[in-house]
Amino acid sequence: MKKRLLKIVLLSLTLISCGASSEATPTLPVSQGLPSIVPTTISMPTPIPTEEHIASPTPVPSISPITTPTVTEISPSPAASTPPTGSEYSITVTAKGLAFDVKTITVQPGQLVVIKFKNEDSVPHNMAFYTDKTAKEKIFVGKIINGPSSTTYRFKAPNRPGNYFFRCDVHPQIMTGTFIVQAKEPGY
Ligand SMILES: [Cu+2]
Repeated sequence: MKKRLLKIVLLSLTLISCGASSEATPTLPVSQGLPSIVPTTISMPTPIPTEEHIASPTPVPSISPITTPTVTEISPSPAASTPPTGSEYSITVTAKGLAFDVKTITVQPGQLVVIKFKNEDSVPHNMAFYTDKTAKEKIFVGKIINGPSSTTYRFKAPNRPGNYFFRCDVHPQIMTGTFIVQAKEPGY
């Protein structure tokens, strides 16, 4: 019993002495050291609350997908519908008496050419388009039809402007014409 009491007294004395000595000078360093430890210990348990933080931002992205599709729907529809309408050129060409009723066909570069070809003769005719009178390089060669009948030719005009050539392949010396590709010029 006496030994224990002595020990307690000694311990308490040492603690007081230590505390007294520490209180005298290092009070400020201790107080400074304590706040630094406090944040580190709080940061350790944070991993558990982070799951709550991840859950809270998720509702925000759900709003953004609604705004993005509305923008994409507006832009493609008007751009796609406008260009094809004005890029087609339609004409009716009649072959009669071993001659075309049209001597010159003028179109825009790269334009879709639609020709309703009528053969009113009792002999076969066609319309064939070449780069020049030599007829070596084809642009478009229409099917030969027996008259009287009609057909429709469709082809894309050359992108390069210039004066080209068309003819009837059955009568290449008699039935000829000029195929002009040039930028739009009204009145022709
Ligand atoms: Cu002909």
